[in-house]
Amino acid sequence: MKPVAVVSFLVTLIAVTFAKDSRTFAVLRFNNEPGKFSTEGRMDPIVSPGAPAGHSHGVMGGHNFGLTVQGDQLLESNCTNAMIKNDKSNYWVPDLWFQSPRNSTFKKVPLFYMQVYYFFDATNDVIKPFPPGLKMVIGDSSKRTPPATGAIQLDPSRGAIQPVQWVCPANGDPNRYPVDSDGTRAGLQDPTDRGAGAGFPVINCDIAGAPLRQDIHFPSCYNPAAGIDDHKNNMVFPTPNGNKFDCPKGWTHLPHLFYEVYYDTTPFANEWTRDGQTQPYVLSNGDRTGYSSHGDMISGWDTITLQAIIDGCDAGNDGMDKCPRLIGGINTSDRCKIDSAVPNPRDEWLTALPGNNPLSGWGVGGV
Ligand SMILES: *[C@@H]1O[C@H](CO)[C@@H](O)[C@H](O)[C@H]1NC(C)=O
Ligand SMILES: *[C@@H]1O[C@H](CO)[C@@H](O)[C@H](O)[C@H]1NC(C)=O
Ligand SMILES: CC(=O)N[C@H]1CO[C@H](CO)[C@@H](O)[C@@H]1O
Repeated sequence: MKPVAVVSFLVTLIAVTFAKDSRTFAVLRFNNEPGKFSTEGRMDPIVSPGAPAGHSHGVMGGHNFGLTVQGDQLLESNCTNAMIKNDKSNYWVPDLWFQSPRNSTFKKVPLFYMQVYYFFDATNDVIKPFPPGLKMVIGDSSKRTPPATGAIQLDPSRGAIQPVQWVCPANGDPNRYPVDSDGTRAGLQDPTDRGAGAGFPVINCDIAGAPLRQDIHFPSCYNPAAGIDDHKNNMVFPTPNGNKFDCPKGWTHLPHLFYEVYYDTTPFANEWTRDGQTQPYVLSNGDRTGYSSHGDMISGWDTITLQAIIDGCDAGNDGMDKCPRLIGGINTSDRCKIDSAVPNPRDEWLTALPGNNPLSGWGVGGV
């Protein structure tokens, strides 16, 4: 073959091997003890390394989680509650609290369950595994003002990114938000999905097995020049290129993570009266709106295992644990509890949120 023919042959081969014309995906599931994350407390090794964090989080994954996580130390974890044994990553979100309308005290809403979608989206790029130790944060813990609409918006060419949403499965399909809401006193309906919106809904989410849910999308383009620790600058969302989404030149296309976190709101259904305008839930940072929901991830993946999943598994909702020829195998019984470096108070009802965070949003705290 002439050199030109060799090159075009290679280009064709690469295109056949890696170009993705449509999304494939696999859902990572956890072995969580009912009601519980692997650990909880005021810990955030990305935003507040080495010190107690401002608010409490619920954390899943590898045992080497702590106030500080450096380099690829998660890979040395001796267990994980992820069902994939070779995933020692940590995944965390703010805790959710119920505020009693009777006496204003707070009770933690138990976790129902959490799962992480690994989307391998249509792209002209090669999708690579997370670099070990990669730190990512998405969402804005300080946000109390409404976003532009109630919908998710992940396309940078169409304006501000809206990576987070609340989903409220409900019998009879009632309005989840006041119909005239502008987002300053209550949340905003998603115009494309009646079950979802920005901010906490004003109804009880009463579908059995599917209570109130926090949804969080992560960006999938990584900038090696910024590096694994620079969580403020190392990730962006891919931009459209025809029907596909590609990363900037020189960046690495990673899996698109999507957290679904179901909180067990069922026990609180009779603790509040629905008035169609207000709701009793608050995030651990004091946010009454839900606009500030956010998620964090530090990768503890064995890269060979994850690359094989990216290239060869489209298990979808059946779960990543059903991927064929999974390297390292699955763990169905390991709950892998992690000791909390800054545990929350043990009392059932608290007079203040852990860290004494004042309430804010929707007319409270000057916002
Ligand atoms: C506050 O109200 C909750 C019910 O909403 C109740 O279970 C709890 O005991 C109350 N606490 C105090 C100190 O009255
Ligand atoms: C390994 O994990 C268990 C919890 O599952 C813990 O008790 C033990 O101390 C850990 N060992 C090391 C060396 O970290
Ligand atoms: C099914 C399975 O592999 N279970 C194992 C999970 O990991 C723990 C140790 O971390 C083992 O004791 C279990 O046998």
